[in-house]
Amino acid sequence: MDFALNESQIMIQQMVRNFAQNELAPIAADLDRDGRFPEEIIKKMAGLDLFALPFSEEYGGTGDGYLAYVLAVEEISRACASTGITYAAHCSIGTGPVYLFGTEAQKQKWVAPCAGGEMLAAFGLTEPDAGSDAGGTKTTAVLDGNEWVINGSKCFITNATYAGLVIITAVTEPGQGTRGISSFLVPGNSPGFSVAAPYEKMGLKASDTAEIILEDVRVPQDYLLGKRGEGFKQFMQVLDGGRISIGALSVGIAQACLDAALEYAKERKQFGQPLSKFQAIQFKLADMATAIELARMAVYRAAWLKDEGLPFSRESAMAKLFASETAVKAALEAIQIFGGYGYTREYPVERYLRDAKLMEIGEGTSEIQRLVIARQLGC
Ligand code: COS
Repeated sequence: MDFALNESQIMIQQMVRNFAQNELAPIAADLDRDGRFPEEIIKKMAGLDLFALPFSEEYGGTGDGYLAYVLAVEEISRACASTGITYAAHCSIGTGPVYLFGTEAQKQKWVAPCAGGEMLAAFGLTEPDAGSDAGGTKTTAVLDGNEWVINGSKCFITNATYAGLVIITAVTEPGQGTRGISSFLVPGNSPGFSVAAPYEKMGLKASDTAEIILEDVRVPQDYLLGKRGEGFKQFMQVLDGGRISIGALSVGIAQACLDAALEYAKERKQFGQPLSKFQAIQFKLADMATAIELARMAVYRAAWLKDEGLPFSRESAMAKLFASETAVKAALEAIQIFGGYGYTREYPVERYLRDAKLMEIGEGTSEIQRLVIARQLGC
């Protein structure tokens, strides 16, 4: 059993930490306040090859693997979770489906520009009537000559406004339930493809989340991903990987909570001594540090299983569930340690709480993770 990161993973972790702490953390509060999508940061991340980490060299990646990518998601999210979710949605669920299920030609055409950060990608599963019940998809795709005609809408789509490519699910065989759903590559500039005004969210305000409307969108026949009727299973597999990213995002946010609370507890004095000398505060910090470490191990292990080609569905659900709940608890405890100041925008911990909450919802709610885990237990 080897719990150590290798030399290259440590270098990536250090490089991303330096970049995130020096260039992203100082502007994160402003990005949140202004709800501004950080295009200049995305360009710099592309320059550092961060979008290439999980993909193999033949498709423009660096071949460093999923664990290396997860380390990067954690460090980016520790500085700014909005940027973390933009990054994670692009790599794991946006580009991931083409990388996993695309033909050689599809991979050559789409993965390389996504890995190079020249194009952002998005994942379109959720619909007004298909949330946790992802099989409730109403969007349709009908073959007309040598083109698919797609109609429907997708909601809560991360990166929608900026995406050059959206991978969507649509019903191709009505009446066949989840086995009648297929997935498609839809270029963001397709006629009939439009994006509504971004949602006004509680947190992750510098990330882009909007509804996509598809009105008679025509894509070539070979923009079908994999085989007809396999879209639902593909998306379930993609989400297994995506959930590890959300776990990493959660660990990043939770670590930021601990960093901030520890620093504050050492500085702030009450009753003649720093807060960190009071056992009530020490116990909070110790509990936070313990849960974060356990969440991190669960996330890294799930990523390692994925890199090794071993089953990881259960482990990714457990990692996402535990890490996201850890992030919310850590944010609440950090606010408690900051007291009244923690409830203001003068300090970052209120942002951490707003950002953390989405981790218990996106890419499968905590309830769905429990359901996935319970099914794996044979319930
Ligand atoms: N990997 C591969 N295949 C999977 C799978 C996985 N992780 N999960 C399910 N499948 C397969 C099943 O094996 C089944 O295959 P068969 O048709 O051959 O029997 C098929 O997919 C349908 O599975 P199931 O019957 O379990 O589907 P349900 O409708 O009961 O839904 C849940 C299962 C609830 C787990 C699923 O809908 C889900 O994950 N919902 C949450 C969606 C979500 O995370 N949305 C957030 C998107 S934000 S980006």
